[in-house]
Amino acid sequence: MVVERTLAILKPDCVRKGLQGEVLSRIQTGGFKVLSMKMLRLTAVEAGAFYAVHKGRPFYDGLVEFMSSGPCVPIALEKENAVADFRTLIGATDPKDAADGTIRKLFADNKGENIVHGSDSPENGRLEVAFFFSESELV
Ligand code: IDP
Ligand code: MG
Repeated sequence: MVVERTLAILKPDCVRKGLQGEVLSRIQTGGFKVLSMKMLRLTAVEAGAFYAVHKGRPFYDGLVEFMSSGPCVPIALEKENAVADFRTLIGATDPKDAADGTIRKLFADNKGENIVHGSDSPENGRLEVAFFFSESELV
């Protein structure tokens, strides 16, 4: 299998709940190598750009508002099969549909405020890592 990069974001609800350590621990126990991480607050313009693919969807404005509502923690991850394995670890978008033991099932309140982001393809994994981190920050 190929070594891939994927982007995680501990979303503002994760930070508000003080679950950063708990979630990061599960990510590391899952075998993901942390290449870089930082904490920042996205502006609405930045959140809108990150989720541009969803522009026009009914949940887009709420998503932008939520993602810019407080600090978040982007984390650049590397692992064999990282993209698919990370999505397995976090579970389905809606915690009601997420498998038992997944991060979203355990910690998320609803489909919008679902604790953590994960990239959806290896190509987007690289692009999304580059959205937050320069190559020299990936240590
Ligand atoms: P994903 O995060 O599981 O890849 P996407 O479909 O890419 O899910 O949607 C991006 C984010 O937009 C979700 O994680 C969630 O925060 C929000 N979102 C998606 N669909 C809905 C919805 O139907 N209602 C509210 N928020 C949604
Ligand atoms: Mg997605």
